[in-house]
Amino acid sequence: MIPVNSVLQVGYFPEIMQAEIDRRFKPTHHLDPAAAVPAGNFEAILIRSNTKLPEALVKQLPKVRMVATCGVGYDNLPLGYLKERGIKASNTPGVLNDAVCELAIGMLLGLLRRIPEAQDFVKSTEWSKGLFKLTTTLAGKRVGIAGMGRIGQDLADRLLPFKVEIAYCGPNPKDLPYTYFKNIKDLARACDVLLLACPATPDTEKMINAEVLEALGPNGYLINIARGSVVDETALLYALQHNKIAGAALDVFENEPNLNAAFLNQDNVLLTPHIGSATTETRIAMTNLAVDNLEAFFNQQSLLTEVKN
Ligand code: 8YV
Repeated sequence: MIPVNSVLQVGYFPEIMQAEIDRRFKPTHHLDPAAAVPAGNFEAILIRSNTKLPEALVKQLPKVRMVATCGVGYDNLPLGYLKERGIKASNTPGVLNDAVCELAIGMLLGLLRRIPEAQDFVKSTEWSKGLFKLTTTLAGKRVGIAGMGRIGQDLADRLLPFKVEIAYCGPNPKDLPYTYFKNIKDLARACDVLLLACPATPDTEKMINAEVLEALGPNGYLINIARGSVVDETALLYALQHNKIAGAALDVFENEPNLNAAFLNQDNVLLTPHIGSATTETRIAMTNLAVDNLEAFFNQQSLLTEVKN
């Protein structure tokens, strides 16, 4: 049981998620994270990973001991400050892997086979005038995965039946049958498709820079389903505009939802509006896991999926 008036829900939640929250308990709403918090003795915060939790907001809530974020990423949380205050945090790993992997593979195939452009070709009168251009096959390509965590490993499992070779990079090698590279530039050089599935941390910030894109090369493709901050967008735009890489499929951007308009002028991109986990089933599962974590906290049990901070 979650006590009444004990949880502050920060930011907007899509309708289906809100309905699920309301089915389980009644939080107090606080739509604008920058505004002064409503009065109350809140012990926990519920938020989504798309909404940044300002340290200043938490400072106004001396009784808060737990933050549940609805999303696998927790780069929206002021982790240093939470740690200082001994505030626990939970995220929602695992339940979104299927949806995120499906989108990543859809984007990869869409980019290589130019599916959106092919549909435009059919919908316009172009087909009656000639054939659609030839594209490139995924089979036989070398796919590099940056970040071999839960999502990275699920992606590799799903990609193998497409007859690709897998390599990866990350802080440490894992007990996996794929080639490991310590360095992202070496991974980029060794692959045709570079798939980003790593968390947003100070170490991964702007990790995909001009040098890495140069190493990926003019036949290489970049897929980003991680976070916009992992990519130096100025360098990526330059690489796309000057055909330094073959193309990019991007679900996430540095400044969402107001992405750099220069991406819109490129025909070697496939752009989606941060929809990795955006299926009804997944969003319901994520919401329930976030609320389960809140319940565990109020029942003085261990959190189900605690962020190790
Ligand atoms: C959503 C995500 O944007 O899980 C994440 O980290 O980026 C996505 O699932 C969001 O968190 C939904 O609430």
